[in-house]
Amino acid sequence: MNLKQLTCFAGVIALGIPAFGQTQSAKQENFKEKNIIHTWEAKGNPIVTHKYTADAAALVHKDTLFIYTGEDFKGGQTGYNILNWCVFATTDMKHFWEYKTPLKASDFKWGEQNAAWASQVIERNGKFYWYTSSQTTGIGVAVSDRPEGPFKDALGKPLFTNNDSFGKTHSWRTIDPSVFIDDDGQAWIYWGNGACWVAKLNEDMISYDKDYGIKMVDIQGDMAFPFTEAPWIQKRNGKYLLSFAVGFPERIAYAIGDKPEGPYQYQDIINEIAGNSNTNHQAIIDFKGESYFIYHNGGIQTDGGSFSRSICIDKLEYNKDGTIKPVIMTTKGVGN
Ligand code: FUB
Repeated sequence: MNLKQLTCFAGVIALGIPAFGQTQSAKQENFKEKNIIHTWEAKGNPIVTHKYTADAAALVHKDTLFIYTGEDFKGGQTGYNILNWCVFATTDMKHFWEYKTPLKASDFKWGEQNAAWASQVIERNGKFYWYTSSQTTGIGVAVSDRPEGPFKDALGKPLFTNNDSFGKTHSWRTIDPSVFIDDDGQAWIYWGNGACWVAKLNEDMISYDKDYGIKMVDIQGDMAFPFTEAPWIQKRNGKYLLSFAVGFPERIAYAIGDKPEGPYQYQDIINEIAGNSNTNHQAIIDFKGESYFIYHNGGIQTDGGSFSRSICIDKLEYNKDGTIKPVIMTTKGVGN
């Protein structure tokens, strides 16, 4: 066995994916035990082609990259109809698998039942917290002991509603949560459409610091287009990088701050309009020494488009001074 085969073999064992020589039915049994419903080798972008996926969020856990998305119900849709979220995983950016549906819009009894909008999962103290949005009924939080779920509504009510997203009046403003835990242990949550709001999460991750309250993030500088939605927060070399969608159809831009709550200085656009999709929602993640930009387009034809979207992954690169280079959207993707 050469080194490549050995690595593959070790991966297969670690994942519980059947080793060489196993029968097809043993293979299926193993998949079932692990709640894996589909495996495939990605051939470039879009990464997922057996269903329509949007609004990726990414989490690295041990040696695995987990990608959480909403599932656009079918091809050729003319409006959002998103009944559930999905979870996909990979260890090498080429071989992917999908777990059983981990969370549905209807798992939040208080929320809209077909609006599994943008979300993000993060880990704290061995538990996985999934911050979700619906169109108008607010941000929820679900919890699991495992990154692939299943997840359960942790509160039985929203964590934030439109009453918390002050200064704007449109009903779809309390969407697109993004969360990170700073080096001092403080967790921060960002969200918004039309403006970006920020709050501090308490240690329990399912309530927020009422004394700090909720603030509107100040993004300073000459923005090419106004803030639309999709905040994604990351910390790199002591600076806070906030990326977000601007304009409509959307491009993805970013700003840099010295403190989590800002102010942020606008930098530039990093991803242009993603073809035939008017949204573009990004996640940025480092995995095994590379940085990746995960977004969506309407790349599955003939029925892909703004409401039947597909996630894609391309490389993201930083300049020496910590600024982000424009992303080049490709068909080849990253695993080939
Ligand atoms: O998928 C529904 C909404 O479209 C998301 O919440 C936004 O970010 C946009 O991608």
